[in-house]
Amino acid sequence: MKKRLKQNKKLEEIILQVAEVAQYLWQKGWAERNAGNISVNIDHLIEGDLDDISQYPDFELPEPYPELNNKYFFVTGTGKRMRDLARSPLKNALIIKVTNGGCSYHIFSRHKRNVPDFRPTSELPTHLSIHQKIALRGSSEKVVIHTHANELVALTHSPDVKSKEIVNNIIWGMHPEAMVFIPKGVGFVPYIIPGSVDIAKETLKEFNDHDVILWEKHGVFAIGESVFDTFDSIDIVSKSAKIWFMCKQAGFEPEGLTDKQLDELKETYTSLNK
Ligand code: 2HA
Ligand code: ZN
Repeated sequence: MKKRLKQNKKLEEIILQVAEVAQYLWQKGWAERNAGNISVNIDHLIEGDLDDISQYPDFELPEPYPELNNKYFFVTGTGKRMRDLARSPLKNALIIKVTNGGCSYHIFSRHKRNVPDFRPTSELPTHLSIHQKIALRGSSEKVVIHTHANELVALTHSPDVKSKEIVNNIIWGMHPEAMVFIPKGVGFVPYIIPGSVDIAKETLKEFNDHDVILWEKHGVFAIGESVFDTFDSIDIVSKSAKIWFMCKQAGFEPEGLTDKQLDELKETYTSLNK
């Protein structure tokens, strides 16, 4: 398998992109210890079976993902650090194949295939349910990134920022780029215990209308077609939150773009983003 992976230039490129973005997440201070996780649907890059998997055990999934049966994903490993992933992606992330009608998965990896500490991210239920939603609706997103963007976590701690409407007024109002690149605004999931099927379900509902979802008091989830696009979406949203805080720290209420200015941005750029 080692040889087959090395020969797969497109897959190698995706893995290097994940490593590059892992470095950005660490540098931004969004990835303390093992914080955050990334998954990429790589099924279109794999021809045939990667390996003979019959000799390795299946790992059961907490709920079935039938639409993902036999599909391959590159996912970060549980307990792994983004800063380590940036240097050694294949030691800190793994390739899995969903099997058994979507009820389980196999691990493919050049490194420690089935040792107990080398498993996919604890947020696998949310990642797989999002990939399943993408498969069901037939859209082209391949990448899911979760990170603990400081500014966004801080924003959701504000007692005045508890609804999607208020969050989006801040995100769009602080910076024209936010309306241009995040025209659908962001979703909002009130606090639920991380890693659970419940948080996956609530997040999934928000992905009906948005590509970036804030998790109250925890972080952000985003989807996109490429690893870099997905990172960029989080970066833009977080920039708006940062500007909001900078104004407050400087002792004044941010004025925000006016409705007229936002409408003008919408009119000018909506067609470009279609
Ligand atoms: O990967 O970020 O939400 C660790 C986490 C859990
Ligand atoms: Zn997290």
